[in-house]
Amino acid sequence: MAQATVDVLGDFGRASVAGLSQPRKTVAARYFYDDRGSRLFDEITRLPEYYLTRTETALLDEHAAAIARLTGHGRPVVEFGAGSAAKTPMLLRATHAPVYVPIDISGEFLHESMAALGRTVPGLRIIPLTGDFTKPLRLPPVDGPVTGFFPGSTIGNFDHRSALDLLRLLRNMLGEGAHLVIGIDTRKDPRLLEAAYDDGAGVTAAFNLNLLERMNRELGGTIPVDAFEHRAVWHDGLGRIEMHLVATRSMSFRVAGRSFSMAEGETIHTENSYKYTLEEARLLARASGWEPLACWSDADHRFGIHVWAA
Ligand code: AVI
Repeated sequence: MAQATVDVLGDFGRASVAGLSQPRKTVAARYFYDDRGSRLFDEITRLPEYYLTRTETALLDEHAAAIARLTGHGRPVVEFGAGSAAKTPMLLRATHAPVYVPIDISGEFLHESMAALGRTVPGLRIIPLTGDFTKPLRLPPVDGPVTGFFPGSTIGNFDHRSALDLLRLLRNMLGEGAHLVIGIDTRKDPRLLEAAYDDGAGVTAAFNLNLLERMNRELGGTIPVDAFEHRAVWHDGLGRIEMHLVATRSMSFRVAGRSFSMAEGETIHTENSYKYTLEEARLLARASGWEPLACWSDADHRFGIHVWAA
């Protein structure tokens, strides 16, 4: 019977039960993004410590015309993980994109953001696609070679093998003649990285803890959320920031009809955010079948915007 309950609960239920059953508990970061998680992430992007978004936005603003010269004008733009699409107008305007296909897993959030974008870029045809772009998706029929847009260093949330698989998949999905404009966060001083993932206002902590609240809301969980703490730590050997939820006392709880227990200090590993030097990013391109054409970074090398060709 318990198995039947888990199946009824779907992907999030199965992933939570499987992840919490492992000797080292882990739940994949993609489950952060329910409606509340998407809103909290949007808040993160405006935090002073979270340099990623404002650095990337400034780079796009400064180099949009040069990017458009490489990708070509008048091409449809397909954005992966569009979310609030805050950086998109710059690219759409610079490339004179007639059509915009935003893809995001959170349909509700996507439709709200697209209504706003429609007002910002009048005349643009928007074809929103709700779905998981890590699986093969059929793009709506559009004319000519397309420009993929994958900002925000989302690629950093995939381990190296999955990142290569995903980049190959995007290449196949976008087709011949496509370009990819991709934002990738760089390796840097661990103090800056750890502050970006553990901000003073506690928004990233709330974002991380929301995963447990989501289990309680959607999976009939009994997790004592206030007995967990957020932790973000840089792992130099692996080149990644790890986010964990740390149990501050021993406890037992139920999720999706199953029982789990945790010892004091035990963690649930919830996210990896890999960082790549500009050279490592170019290697990532070549290893996944893309040709790196150009890359821009800020004076402090905090972030990289890359243009690759299929
Ligand atoms: C979506 N992704 C690129 C973010 C990142 O920086 O890895 C998610 C995030 N996690 C904590 N803060 C932001």
